[in-house]
Amino acid sequence: MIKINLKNLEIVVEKEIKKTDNLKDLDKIFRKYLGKKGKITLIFNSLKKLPVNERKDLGKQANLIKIEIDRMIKKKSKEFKKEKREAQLKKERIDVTRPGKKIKIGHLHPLTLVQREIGEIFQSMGFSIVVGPEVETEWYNFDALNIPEDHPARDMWDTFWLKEKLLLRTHTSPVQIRYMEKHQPPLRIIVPGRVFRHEATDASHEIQFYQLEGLVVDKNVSAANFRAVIEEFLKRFFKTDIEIRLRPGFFPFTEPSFEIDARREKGDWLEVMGAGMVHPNVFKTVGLNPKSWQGFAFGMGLDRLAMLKYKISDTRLFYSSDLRFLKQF
Ligand code: FA5
Repeated sequence: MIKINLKNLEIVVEKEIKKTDNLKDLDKIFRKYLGKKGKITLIFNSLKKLPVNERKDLGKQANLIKIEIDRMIKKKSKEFKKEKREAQLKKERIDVTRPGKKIKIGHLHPLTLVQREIGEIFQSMGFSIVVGPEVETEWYNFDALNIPEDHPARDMWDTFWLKEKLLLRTHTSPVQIRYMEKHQPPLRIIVPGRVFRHEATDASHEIQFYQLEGLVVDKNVSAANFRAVIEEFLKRFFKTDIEIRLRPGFFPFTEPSFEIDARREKGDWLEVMGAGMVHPNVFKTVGLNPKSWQGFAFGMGLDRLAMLKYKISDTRLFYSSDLRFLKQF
């Protein structure tokens, strides 16, 4: 009677094991039969109450079935573990033939591109590139350029004043003075750099923008030389039909002075640079004899040149960090 029960039990357990699909349930089955209060364990516990002959027989059977259940559970458990490992490996498989992920790298800002391109054009015409400080003294930004304190021309440049007669330079022209103080003519330089103006912004005005100063000092330099250099530059920079207009202007550090406007496809004229023949007072300030030396100077607005080149309608876009704009360059 007991023999049959135990045989049945083995079949029942086998079915239960077959049905499980996870380790936790399998563990439950283990505890149900072989745990401390498991059915098989209870049989062992009850053996001592039986007469010796039955005890021996039942003990043997119980032992066999215990071994069998244990084996089945271990086997199933191994299967689960194997499946789990395989699934894990599958998930973590590295496909070495897959194309790699492209690392995104940035590119130069349009104003940097324009600055470099202009630098190359002028270098090919024999100009050297020079830089000066963005925080300037009142002397270099104004006085040395023939703009004394009460001169109305100071109103042309709304200035960000700092402490103790220091300011954010309103133009790149102070570098003319700095350079001529240290170098003897003949000289031919360009000075790219950032400048600052305390003024309202609009589509063609920013409170910070880039200028590129030019200065040529030599014997017998004329306005005709200036015109030739600038026309050659504009032709090489724009590589397309750009209309230029030269009109009289006023700057205290040049005499005569000009303003140059440009436009494309009959659009609006845009003032792109101020220029002129170096004023005798500027030469005197740096200790050069205006009777022996002449020169021309110009200061172009890099942002405006970039606007014309790339057909940009608002100069403020350059400083907006808008990727939709920047990605186009
Ligand atoms: C000057 O700053 C003179 N230093 C230029 C110069 C140099 C004249 C050498 C003679 C000899 P102006 O203020 O006009 O001049 O500025 C020069 C150029 O900078 C302008 O033609 C324009 O293209 C650009 N510019 C001026 N203000 C702004 C602004 N707020 N935003 C963007 N570009 C500007």
